[in-house]
Parts: sequence; structure tokens; C-alpha cells
Amino acid sequence: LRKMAEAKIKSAHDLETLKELKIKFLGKKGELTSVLRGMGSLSPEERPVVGALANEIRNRLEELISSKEGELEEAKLEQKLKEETIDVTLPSVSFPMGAIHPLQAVIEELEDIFIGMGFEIAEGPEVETDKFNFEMLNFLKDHPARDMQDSFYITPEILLRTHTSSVQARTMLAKKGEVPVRIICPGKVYRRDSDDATHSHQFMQIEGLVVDRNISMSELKGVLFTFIKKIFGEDTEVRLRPSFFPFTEPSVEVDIYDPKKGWLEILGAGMVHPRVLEKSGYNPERYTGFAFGAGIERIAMLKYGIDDIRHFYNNDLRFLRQFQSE
Ligand code: FA5
Repeated sequence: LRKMAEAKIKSAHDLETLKELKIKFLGKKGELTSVLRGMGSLSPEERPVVGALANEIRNRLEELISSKEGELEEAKLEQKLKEETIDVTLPSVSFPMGAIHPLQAVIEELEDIFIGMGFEIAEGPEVETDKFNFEMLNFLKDHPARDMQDSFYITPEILLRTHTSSVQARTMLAKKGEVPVRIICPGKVYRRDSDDATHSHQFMQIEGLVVDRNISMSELKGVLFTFIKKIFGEDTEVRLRPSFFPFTEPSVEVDIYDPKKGWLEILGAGMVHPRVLEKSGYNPERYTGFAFGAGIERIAMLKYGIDDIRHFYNNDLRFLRQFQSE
């Protein structure tokens, strides 16, 4: 019995087996216990001998079991530690990161540049009234200039704004004749243009408006050249062309030169028309101003060398991932 028990205990591989062996040999119904129980049938001479032997075996087995228990527990802990070790040299799991949309990146860059030149950021609604989109900007009713910007009308008086210039009159009215007015307004605009590589029915503009005493065309030119060179680089070639807008006089359009595509128009601008100042509560005898409106997609296309405006709206991840920072 002793030899068999010793062998089994020594070869036990886990704590469960050891526990079973303990019960098997030393438990109440265990084999050694039954030997002790059976002692009643022995002769008085045999009893002390067998008793002493049985006790010795029990002590021996108990000892063996507890040392084996210690051994197995240690092994188990070691195994656990091994399994749970963190290998700090493994490469980290990379989380998928989004990227800033190129149009948003351009807006943020423009905002920084203009804030640096003392401009504030203004906002206005995309669903606009005829009053702010046209009338306050000196587009008379039935004026053919309204056809310049084919509009999405909701009712005869309400439309999706066709340009961010609608924010000009809103800002001036809110300022109640105070100067200086020095704002930019980036935002979405809508036109019934057919979509092609350079036109979209929904696109973005950034409007600028400055009203103060003694504002001149040269300041307009200075502001435009400064922001263009900051966005596209110092060597960028810029050209002003005479143009027409009902709300500026004189009016210009500004092109920049792209080595591959030639001259490209990016914005319209001019000196705020005296009638626009007057309608918005500014005396044109005292104050002058300039305004400009640039196409954000056109700027982004030139800056990043994108050949089709529709790339901005297709949400093709292969396109968007190119703007992901490392
Ligand atoms: C205007 O919208 C005037 N409000 C700009 C202005 C503001 C003039 C203040 C004077 C004073 P225009 O329609 O040219 O102007 O549009 C301005 C710019 O928006 C264009 O130079 C071009 O860059 C961009 N743009 C115009 N139409 C589209 C279109 N369909 N898709 C993408 N960009 C366009």
C-alpha cells in the first residue's frame, strides 16, 4: 500500500489528481483508514505493531502529499505568470485613424491666415432669403445679373444661398454701422450648375469683408496677395482681371498660374458698392470697404494637384487616405 501510494503521489501532475489521491488513501473511507479500522480483528500483540506502522505510513504520505502540493502550486503559478507575461517588444496594435478632409484642411489654414491679419469669423444660414442673397447686394428684381447664379429656390422668396456674399449684409446690419468690419465667412453654397471636373452644384466659398474709413483697393490687393502666397507659396503668379458683380465697383477676378493648367480663376472681389453700404446702414461718404469670395474647392485643387472637383465628394477612401498624417 505504501509503495503504491508513494508512487502515485509522486507522479501526480496536477492538484486535482493529488486531491483525489489524498481522499483515496487518507480520507475517511480511504485505504489506510480501513486498515486502521480493521485493527479490531487483530490479536493484542499485533495491534501496536500494525498501528505504529499505519501511523508511520500516514505521516509519510501526509508529508509527501503536502510537499507535492507545494510543488504543484508553484508550477501552476509559474505557468500562469508565463502565460500572462506582456512582451513589451511586440509591435503595438495600430488604431485606424481618420484624416482631416482636404477641404476642411484648407478652411482651417485660411482661417489661421486671416485671423493672423485681424479678421473675425462670421456665419450665416445656408437656407437664405432673396433679400440677403440678392436684394441687399444690389441685384435688382428682374436684374439679368441674377441669372449669373442659377439658384435652387424653395419658395419664390427663399433659396439655398448661391454665394457666401449673403453674409455681408447680415454682418453689416448686425454691426449697426460700427467700424471696423473685418470678417471672413467660410461655408457651403449651392447653384444649378452641371457637375463637371471644375464645377459642382454644391461647393464652398470663403467670403471676406472689410469696412472702415479709408479702405482702398490697394489694401484689397495686399490682403489677397498675402493669403494667396501663404497658401500656394511665395513664387505664385497672381493676376487681377476686371470683372463685374452688382455689389462691388470696381470688380475684379483673380487668377493664379498653374504650370500644368495655365491661369485658373479662384475668386471674385472688389470695392463694396456704395449702394450696398447704404442699404446695410453705412454712410458711403464716410466709409469704404472691400469684399472677396473665393472657391475653396478650386484652392484645394490647385494646392494639392487634384484634377477633378468630384473627388472631394465621392468619399473614396483611396483618395481621402492621401491626406492622412503619419
Ligand atoms: C461670387 O460668387 C461672388 N459672390 C464673389 C465675390 C464676393 C465677388 C465678394 C465680389 C465680392 P463667382 O460666381 O465668380 O463669384 O464665384 C466665386 C468663386 O467660386 C469662383 O472664382 C470659383 O472659384 C468658385 N466657383 C463658382 N462656381 C463654382 C462651381 N460651380 N463649382 C466650384 N466652384 C465654383
